[in-house]
Parts: sequence; structure tokens; C-alpha cells
Amino acid sequence: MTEFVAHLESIYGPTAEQQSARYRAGLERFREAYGPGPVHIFRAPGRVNLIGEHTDYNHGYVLPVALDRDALLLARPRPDGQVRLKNVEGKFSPGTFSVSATIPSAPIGDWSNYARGPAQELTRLLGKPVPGFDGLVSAAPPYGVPRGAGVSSSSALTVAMAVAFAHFAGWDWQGAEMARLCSDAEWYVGTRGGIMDQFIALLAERGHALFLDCRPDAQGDFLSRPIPLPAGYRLLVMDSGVRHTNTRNEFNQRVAACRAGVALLRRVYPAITHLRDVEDEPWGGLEALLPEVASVAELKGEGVALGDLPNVPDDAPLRVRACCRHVWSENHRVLATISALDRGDIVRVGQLLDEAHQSAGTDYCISTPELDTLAAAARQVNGVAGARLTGAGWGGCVISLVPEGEVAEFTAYVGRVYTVQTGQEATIFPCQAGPGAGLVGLAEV
Ligand code: NG1
Repeated sequence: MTEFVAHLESIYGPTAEQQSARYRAGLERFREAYGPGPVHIFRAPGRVNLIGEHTDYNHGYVLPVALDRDALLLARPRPDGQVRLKNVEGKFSPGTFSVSATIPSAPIGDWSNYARGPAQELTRLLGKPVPGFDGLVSAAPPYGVPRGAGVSSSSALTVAMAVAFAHFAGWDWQGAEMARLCSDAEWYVGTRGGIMDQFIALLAERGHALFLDCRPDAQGDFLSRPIPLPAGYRLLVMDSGVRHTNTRNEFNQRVAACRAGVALLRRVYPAITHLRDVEDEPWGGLEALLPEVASVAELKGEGVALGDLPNVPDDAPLRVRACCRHVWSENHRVLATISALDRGDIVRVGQLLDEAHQSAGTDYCISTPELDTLAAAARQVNGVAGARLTGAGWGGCVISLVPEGEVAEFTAYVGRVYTVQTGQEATIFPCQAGPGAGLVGLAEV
């Protein structure tokens, strides 16, 4: 084994050889695109979330795990403040822009926005333009992050870009500040999500999930703790192949329902700012304060501020009570999962994952028949500890904790059931729980 493959082994484990071929192909493409010379190699991983869905933007708890599937960015700094971008996938056309504190965004859907956002935000933070670079992105599946599958491909790309700009600018980043910067950079692209994806992409540790409390403290720091994944089990990812497109409206309506819940609860609990603040109150008392359904117009009439959320029409019916119940109960489930993992109670972990899937489906309404089929099939296999959808929902992936000895049987069985019941193919793969983003190394091409 060469030194380089050995280094990749510390990142990717058993797929290091395949990754090495991907790296070599990327470096060759870089030389063709930009000529011979030194190249920096950066990477940032996608993620699954073990439990804690739609809690991050409510200042709640999450438990994500980084995938070994990542966005690679090969880059060489330039002296003229220009950023030139190419992608190994021909469908992504090249992009160019100049670094400044106010970078005009490219049209919606243009992938160069994932570099423009971090360049602008870091320039503002440091008070001087960050250096530009010639960059080549390699993020195609199977070793790249599947797109639209709820495993955070966009955050992986944003974080890879941010890590590269930070490196060339000599900025020695810390977790929370960098995560916030990457989150702001995604806002630049038009996504108003939480902070989970950026945190796990930056702070992941091999073999571990990351418990993250998404409520910042007075200094703007976040509490996080690596949690070892249970011994003897593999975390399997089942990609339904169903892609969530145009679900931002649905996403924003869930954000609006939570925000409406907070506004209505404030009449009795004036100090609260997020649903997180009422987690110690019994649900029975809260429920009575929340309408089952209310339209955006009605809520605005009652003084709830929702005007800044894009694509939330006035006649949208918000299921305020059920959405708040999901968030309230999901936060409890995350904490219970941490305790169960700490004491090695894998059966309890499985129950909590199943309950989380149920709550995501019936209360938050983000599941689909395909995801339900995968979760139900997974639970049929011997010894499996729970199955639940992961990520935003409306398609994407289901995860399950599977005893090591059952992985082959699980993969064959779930794949077969899924095809028979839906007529579609699922892609099932193990999550290797890789490390967080950074500079992998320097090469000469
Ligand atoms: P995905 O699944 O990558 O769209 C989104 C949010 C997360 C979190 C989850 C639901 C973004 C970038 N990510 O993730 O912050 O809210 O949904 O738990 O919006």
C-alpha cells in the first residue's frame, strides 16, 4: 500500500483504494484544465442524521453522522482575486467570478453560488478579500455525495469551498464560527436551513455521531460531543432514489408552523424564543394553546410575523399543533437516544428511531410511501434496531442500525421488497462514519 493510499485509509477505511483512483483521475483532469504544478486537495463529507429531524432550526438537538462520501475540491491559488471553477461532471458548466465583499450571485441553480457565498462571507469576516483559485470539483456518486437525497450534498460543497478559501487566506478556523459562516453562505444560495449540516461536515470524527445542541450560548458557541456508534452494528443507508425537488415551499411552511407555535405559546410563556424553550413543559399543557390548523393569513392577523419566509402563501394551512408536537417529542427522543447509546441499550435506540419515523410521517408529514416501504422492510430483518427517514424528507434516504452479521441479508431483502412494492431500485450502502472536512494534502501534477 502506498503512503497516499494509507493516508486515504485513515479517512475512508475500506474504500481507500477506490477513492485513490478517484483522486488520481481528479488530479489528471486538473492538470488538463489548469496545467502542471502544485494542487491542494480539500474535502467535505455529506451526512445522515441518526435522529433529531427538523429540530436544528428550532434550537433543538441533533445527532448526525458524516458519510465517507464527500465533495472533493482540487485547487491552486491565483494572485489576481479571480475564482475559476470547473467540475468533473460535464453537466456543470465552468464558472468565474472576482472575490469581493459583495459578490453578485449567479442565477438560481448555478453551482458557482456555492463558492460565491463562502468567498463573500469570509471576505466580510476577515475584512479583506480572500485569495482566488483555480478549482476543480469532483463530487459525483458513488464516491461523491448523492444529490437531492437528504444527505446534504449542498452543504458538503459549500464547506469544501469555505475550507479552501480559509486555507488560502491563512484563517485558522474554529468549529462554531466556521459553521455559522457556511450557514450564512448557504443563505446566500437561498437556503434557510439550520446549522446541523455544516457542523457535522466540519467536526465529524471517524466512527462517531455528533451530538449537537443547536442553541448557541451567550458567546455564540454550541455544545457538541462525539458519540461512538454502537459496536457490532452497521449504520446502513437506503436511498429510495426519489429526489426531493421544489420542496423548499414545504420546508418553509414547516418553519412557519413552528414559528407560529412559538408566537402563540409566548402569550403564556413570554420569555420563549424557540420551541426548544418549552421542552420541559408537559405536552398536554402546551397542546391546548396551539390550533390544529391555521392559515398563514389568520396567523398574520393575530400578529405572527411570517412575512420574511419566501413561498409561504397566505392561504397555506399550517398544522401548527402537530408540527410543534413533532419538534417537542423529537428533542426528547434525541436525549433518550444519547442515554440509550451511553448505556448500550440498542433495543431502546431502535424503538426511538422507529418512533421518530412515525412522528416525522404523521405529525410533520415529511415521509413518502417509498420511505415508509423501506423502513417497514428494514424492520423485518433479524436484529435490526430501528429504521427512519433521514434529512428533510419528501424522498431521499432511510437509515437503519443492522447487526454486522445481517448486512448481506438485509441488503438483499430490503432491495427486493422495495423493487417488488414500488417498482423502483433502492441503493443500499453502509455509512462508514468518516471524519470532517479539511485539507487532505498537497500534490504535484
Ligand atoms: P437536507 O436533508 O440536507 O435538506 C435540511 C436542512 C437541515 C435540517 C434538515 C431536517 C438545509 C441546508 N438543511 O437538510 O438543516 O433542518 O433538513 O432535519 O436546509
